[in-house]
Amino acid sequence: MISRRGFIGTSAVALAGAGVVGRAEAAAIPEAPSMAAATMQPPLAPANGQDYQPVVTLNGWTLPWRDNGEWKEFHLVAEPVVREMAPGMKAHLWGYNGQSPGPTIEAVEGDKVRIFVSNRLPEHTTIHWHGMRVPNGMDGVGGLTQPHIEPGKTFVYEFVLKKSGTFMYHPHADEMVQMAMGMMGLFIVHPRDPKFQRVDRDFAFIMASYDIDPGSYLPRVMTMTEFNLWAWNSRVFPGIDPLVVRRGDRVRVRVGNLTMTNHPIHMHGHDFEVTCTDGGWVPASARRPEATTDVPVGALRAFEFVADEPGDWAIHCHKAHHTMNSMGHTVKTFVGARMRDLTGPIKKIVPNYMAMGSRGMAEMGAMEMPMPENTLPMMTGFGQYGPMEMGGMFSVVKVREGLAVGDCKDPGDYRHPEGTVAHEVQAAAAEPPRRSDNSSSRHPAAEVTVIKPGSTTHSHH
Ligand SMILES: [Cu+2]
Repeated sequence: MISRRGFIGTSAVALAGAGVVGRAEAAAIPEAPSMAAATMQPPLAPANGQDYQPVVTLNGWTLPWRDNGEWKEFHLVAEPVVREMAPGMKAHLWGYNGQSPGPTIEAVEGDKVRIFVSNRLPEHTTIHWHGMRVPNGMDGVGGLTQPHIEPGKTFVYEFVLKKSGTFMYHPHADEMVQMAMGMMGLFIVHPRDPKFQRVDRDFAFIMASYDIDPGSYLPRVMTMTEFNLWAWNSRVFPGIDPLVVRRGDRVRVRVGNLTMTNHPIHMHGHDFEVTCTDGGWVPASARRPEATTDVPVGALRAFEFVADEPGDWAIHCHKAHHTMNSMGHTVKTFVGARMRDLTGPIKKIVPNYMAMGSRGMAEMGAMEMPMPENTLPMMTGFGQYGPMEMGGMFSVVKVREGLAVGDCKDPGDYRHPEGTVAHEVQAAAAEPPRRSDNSSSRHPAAEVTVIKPGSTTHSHH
């Protein structure tokens, strides 16, 4: 996949706008590797004596580069792509090098990077390097700092990576459409000093939202708020890779947000500190323990923790609607309604009518309803104890003993030690606690009868 073929030196100026779009047709432009699957690729190890912990892009990959003298050369191709968002559902998006999001770009502070961008879209585009310190003419704002890259053309961006951190790239041309279609990617700049901010595992994803009608493939680009697919790396649960870590590892999770709303990202079982934003590293004195961190629109947050609690720990956006798939927002609320009385009359008018939701909507997590093709259930995913009733922005941090360094393969369900799983007890309902007139106790004990399994005794009232 990685192109290491020889290079015939040509000045970048001569290449700019050369109009060569092919993958390696021109000797002067590095091959543009392409990815056909939404499968997590192994981290791309550093080369040339550089030392850093490469990132793991959930359901993604890192773009190989070519060395050319002092420069690291990358080739991005903006193009229509087909992205599997979860098994059973594909979206027709725009992206880079075969997928949305585009490949993660990784390099090292101080590196000189030369990034070729070919446009295979039906309209013009540019790339903006979000959060990075670049010369103004490399900032990628179409019309303001550069002419647009017309379809069929190739432009080149050149800059020195002045600071390390967590950044992203996206078009700054017809942004509303191009980002609604999935054009985005992560740009990770590792510190020059390998000991600075070192972690054992480093995960990265970027949040996007799509509005794809059930049974269709194309996002509605005019949607502003009512999206129905909330994605990490253009994947939705149960299609999002787990974050697999070895017990004791120091772990970083880098999260970008290119949706139209904020996402409070919550992780179970541990506390963490935000150590990096798209502005740079957070000084230790400004960090605070958190279990949820809000990632604003157009921002990145990287947080770190020591994975010292083994288990399967949920990680998700805490906006409950963002852990659903294919949300219909016009569904009526029937919680508490006596549907038994209503179903008969309604069925006379709507013969296929199904009463749902009068006891909550959890029943949707287990049922299999006929659905249009290419549509995901709203609440889905099964764990070892049953349906999880989740979708969208949800995954699992899997902390396990004794994994090999860098082993990110899904280890399966966590095996809970004997006696450490919440379980049913048979408890008789007690009278609600009441203040007793002749008691001085402020907290009179409730009368609870715990019944041993197998007992036939019932509560005494
Ligand atoms: Cu959210």
